Amino acid sequence: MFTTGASNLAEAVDKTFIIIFSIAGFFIVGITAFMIYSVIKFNRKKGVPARQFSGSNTLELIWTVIPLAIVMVMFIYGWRGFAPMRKAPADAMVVTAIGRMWEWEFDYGNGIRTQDLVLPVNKAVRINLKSEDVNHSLFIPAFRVKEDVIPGYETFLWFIPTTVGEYEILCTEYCGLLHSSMLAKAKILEQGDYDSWFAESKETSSVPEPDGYLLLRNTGCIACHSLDGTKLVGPSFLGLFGSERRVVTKEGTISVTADEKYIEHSIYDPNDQLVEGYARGLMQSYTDVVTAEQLVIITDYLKTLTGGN
Ligand SMILES: [Cu+2]
Repeated sequence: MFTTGASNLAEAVDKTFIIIFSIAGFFIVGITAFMIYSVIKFNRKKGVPARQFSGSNTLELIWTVIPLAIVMVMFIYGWRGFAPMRKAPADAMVVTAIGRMWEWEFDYGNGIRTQDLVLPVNKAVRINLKSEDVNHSLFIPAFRVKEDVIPGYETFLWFIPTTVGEYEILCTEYCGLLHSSMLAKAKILEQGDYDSWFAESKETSSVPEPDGYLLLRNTGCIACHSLDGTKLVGPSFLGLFGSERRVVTKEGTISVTADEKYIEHSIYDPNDQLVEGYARGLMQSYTDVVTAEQLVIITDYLKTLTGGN
């Protein structure tokens, strides 16, 4: 019916799903069939007076006890599957998943941060969940795990990946314009492959990213403005500084040079001078988000993004 699970938790989830689905299936077919039978069998016939009934203890007992037994079966299977999900083993390796509009980032705690979740097979992992802006939800269907990522709350999920391979990660809480592209991969490797990946990543990630970049990323700017010339929701940052822009103002379309003042104005009052060809109202003012100090760092960083555009 669906792909086999690739974690220790999958079996219990699948079992519960199949049981509840089968019970629901049995009743939808049974009730519909009985309804059709009754409509035909007990239809109104001419000259036959309707019979009146009132009260039946036996019937009431039956329709209380049987549904109770059925929902208890669902509950027990559900509980058996759910309870272990809330108890991560103490020796599990810890990775922090950061959700932000609109990407996932995985922090291994020692300078390694990745876009994809790389893990060794057959080892328990606890994923602590953190949101930098709005509600998200981390969902890895193949592992049958899903947990909301709520700003200000500490939530987690855990599992043991049992099969080497590549699996989809998605956000399953609508979080804005590019929610549907908030995707990542879970890459499950053999322990040896994982160790060498880890050693390699440690070397490459020791090069610090420029602060301006971090600011743009953490403020969510690069969700809409690419750094490589790609046209997203907003114009790319590549080659922005110093370029001539055609912008739509209340008075009409004019040409401006993208200097320090222009960048400040675009961040604090983005809809006043809108770059031609982009939709009005998609960007809100960042007056309360980007400080004057940060603005300088961002502008300096934008100056380094030369070429293209
Ligand atoms: Cu999201």
